Amino acid sequence: MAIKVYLIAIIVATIAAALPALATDYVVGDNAGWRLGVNYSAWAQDKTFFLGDRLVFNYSQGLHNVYRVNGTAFQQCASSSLSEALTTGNDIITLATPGRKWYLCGVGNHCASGMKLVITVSSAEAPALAPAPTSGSSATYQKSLFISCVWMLAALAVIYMM
Ligand SMILES: *[C@@H]1O[C@H](CO)[C@@H](O)[C@H](O)[C@H]1NC(C)=O
Ligand SMILES: *[C@@H]1O[C@H](CO)[C@@H](O)[C@H](O)[C@H]1NC(C)=O
Ligand SMILES: *[C@@H]1O[C@H](CO)[C@@H](O)[C@H](O)[C@H]1NC(C)=O
Ligand SMILES: [Cu+2]
Repeated sequence: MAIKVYLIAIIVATIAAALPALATDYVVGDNAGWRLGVNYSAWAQDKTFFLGDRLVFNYSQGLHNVYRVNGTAFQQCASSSLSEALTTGNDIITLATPGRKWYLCGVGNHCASGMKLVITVSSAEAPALAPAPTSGSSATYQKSLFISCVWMLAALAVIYMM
């Protein structure tokens, strides 16, 4: 009995430890990345962003950058008065608070040309039982695969208890 309890504790702990890893990484613009000529409204419109998910801005360092701005600056593409830009070419932003988030490129007139992204972060954590998206990226596919494994483990644990 003690061994069973111990095993179940391990399984539960494993699941709990793995849960934060369920967050999804979204490469902004997918294969196109962060550049001119991509409609980021179209890119974002079919996605639901959850707390803990991450945005990855992928671009050639030096050609672009990423500013986190408020809604006013977003409308006006006002980047001059802003705080520091992210400039690594592989800028990763964790979505840590719910609500609307605005990003723009501060290089030249890139923002006015459409290099801007607004998303809404859901106040929920990524659901553990989210259905696999039909047009899923490999990241979301791995995520649903992982969730399946977790549930199989949980089912095995229940069977073992009986
Ligand atoms: C970008 O995509 C959105 C949503 O599909 C669309 O409403 C908008 O007109 C597009 N913008 C441009 C500049 O094509
Ligand atoms: C970033 O962009 C480069 C060049 O287009 C591409 O080779 C690479 O796979 C991209 N990285 C990600 C994480 O999408
Ligand atoms: C938005 O950001 C700009 C630039 O950082 C700042 O001047 C302005 O006060 C901000 N507006 C609001 C409503 O926070
Ligand atoms: Cu740019």
